Amino acid sequence: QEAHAAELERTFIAIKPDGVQRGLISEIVSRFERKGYKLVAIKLIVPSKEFAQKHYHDLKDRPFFNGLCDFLSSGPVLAMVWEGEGVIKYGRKLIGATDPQKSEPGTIRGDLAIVVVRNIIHGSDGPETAKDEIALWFEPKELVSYTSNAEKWIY
Ligand code: RTP
Repeated sequence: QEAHAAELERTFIAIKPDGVQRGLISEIVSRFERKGYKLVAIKLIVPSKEFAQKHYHDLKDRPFFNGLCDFLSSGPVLAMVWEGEGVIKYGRKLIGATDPQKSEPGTIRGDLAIVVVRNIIHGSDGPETAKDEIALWFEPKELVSYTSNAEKWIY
């Protein structure tokens, strides 16, 4: 019963403007919920272009950087923090490969997207980026710590 006592990791997940506009919020949120991960923060925001540039600063030298930042700031984004054992790596697995042409059926991008510039979702790619992205998008007080009754049946 003590398996869940270990520090549970957190990751930053965002549904991009295309996913929000297509009405895919509940579909995507439910995949993380059903897996057993716990939602600890959520908000709908339209990021400014400057904010998008901060979020994607690692990609600033890529040719698609400007278009990508225009896209992310083009409409509402659903920003979330999900918690659970291995959620950073497994969250990326649920999301699927960056290019939806290469992501497997059963993954979010594999099932719901067709092209890389409209791949509907973002997920942190490692513990460092998860930490940085959570801090960029959320204030500490927006992260909600709570016990869910399901946890003792998941861990
Ligand atoms: P993400 O950060 O959004 O989860 O995506 P990722 O790690 O799987 O992919 P990354 O290489 O970090 O690229 C970030 C986002 O940039 C867009 N992209 N556009 N035009 C292009 O060729 C191109 N390549 C990538 C995608 O929206 C990708 O998710």
